[in-house]
Amino acid sequence: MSKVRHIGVFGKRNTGKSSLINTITGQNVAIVSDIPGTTTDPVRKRMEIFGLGPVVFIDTAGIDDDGKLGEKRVEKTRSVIKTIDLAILIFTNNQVDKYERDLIKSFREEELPFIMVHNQSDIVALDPELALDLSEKERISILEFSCSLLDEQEQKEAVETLTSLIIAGLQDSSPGRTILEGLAEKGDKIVMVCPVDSEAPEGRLILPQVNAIRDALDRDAVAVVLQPEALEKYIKEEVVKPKLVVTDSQAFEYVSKIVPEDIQLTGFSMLLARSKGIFPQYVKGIDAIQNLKHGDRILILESCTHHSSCEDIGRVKIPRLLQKKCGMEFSFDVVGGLDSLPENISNYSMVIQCGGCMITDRQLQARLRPAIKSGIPVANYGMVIAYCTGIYQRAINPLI
Ligand SMILES: Nc1nc2c(ncn2[C@@H]2O[C@H](COP(=O)(O)OP(=O)(O)OP(=O)(O)O)[C@@H](O)[C@H]2O)c(=O)[nH]1
Ligand SMILES: [Mg+2]
Repeated sequence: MSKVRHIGVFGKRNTGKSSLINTITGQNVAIVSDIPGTTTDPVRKRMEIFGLGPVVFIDTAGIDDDGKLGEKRVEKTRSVIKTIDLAILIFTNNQVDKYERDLIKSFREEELPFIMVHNQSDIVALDPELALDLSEKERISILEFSCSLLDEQEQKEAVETLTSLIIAGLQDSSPGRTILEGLAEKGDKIVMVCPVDSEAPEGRLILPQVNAIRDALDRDAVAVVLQPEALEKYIKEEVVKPKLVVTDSQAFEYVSKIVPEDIQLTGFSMLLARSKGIFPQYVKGIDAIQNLKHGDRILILESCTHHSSCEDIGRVKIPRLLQKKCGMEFSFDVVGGLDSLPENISNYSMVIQCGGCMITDRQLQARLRPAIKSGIPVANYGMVIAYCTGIYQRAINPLI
């Protein structure tokens, strides 16, 4: 299943960021005016791009905003960079100065693909010398664009060109794996153990479960979804052996006792880590648990605020399990939401992140980057639980 890709639109005030989103989506989603500073908070608009699937456009406040409030808006605009898969940088009147260069620098630091668009080209055309200069010195090609073309057909073609650049740009950004990639083929039976207990969210499944079901369907595989209590009877009575059992990490211990050794078993948390491109780092992180020492500080990272069971897992269950498994005491700090990591990251001996099902791949990677860069082991909740309950090796075997 394709993931929802996020596209941020950046540039100085009044360059036509909001207009460009309206032009692409063909809707008046963002307010447009000739007053600089019209967009104040990031505005999101979801749409389907043919050949790519669902994307979310994020309109931002001008990067050149000033004054006390303006600085706050710029900060918010900058924070969007870490959350997206592709950036569109808009400029007009052939002006590429410190604001644009600063943004380009940030995109490159984040290894974020970007497209540069010279907008309002109906008023001032793109200077070919500037285009050549940027192409030769910076390896950036520029799209000459206008949101106000009178000829409908011309406007349509301009949007088509921009869309094809967006598709190409997004293909450059890490495509990520789908959740069951390499694990399920046509006709394979995949059993998904999804506990519906007091810890499960009201009236719905969590995102990795939904994604796994959809991915199984996309692969013409058979998804069997059941609660842990129904598993034993199901395994005993089924004539066709499942290819794989995927379980919520809360039920690891119980499920691993029921699923015979000749059936592959893994967890949604491992599949999620793999699809978010962070699995190898987590495997390294789990390997490093054996080096922890008594009194070490461990940072727990939560990335969502809506799922109360995550809170208990991070604050209560993991500290208890890990200390028991290692036979020593640690001190735990918890950082919630999308707050930045503490400055003193090097004081920690390990970082344990929740699954991150509500944040994008890049958001998760950006969040953990400072820890990984400092050589601090990172892992996620589910993989730590698997390690502590003795089923880690079995659960990662299907994925390595
Ligand atoms: N002629 C012409 N006008 C444009 C074009 N794109 C946008 N405009 C006009 O430029 C003005 C600013 O457009 P916006 O889309 O609000 O610009 P913005 O970058 O979102 O501005 P802020 O939200 O203030 O940062 C509006 O009056 C638009 O109608 C274009 O391609 N050609
Ligand atoms: Mg705007």
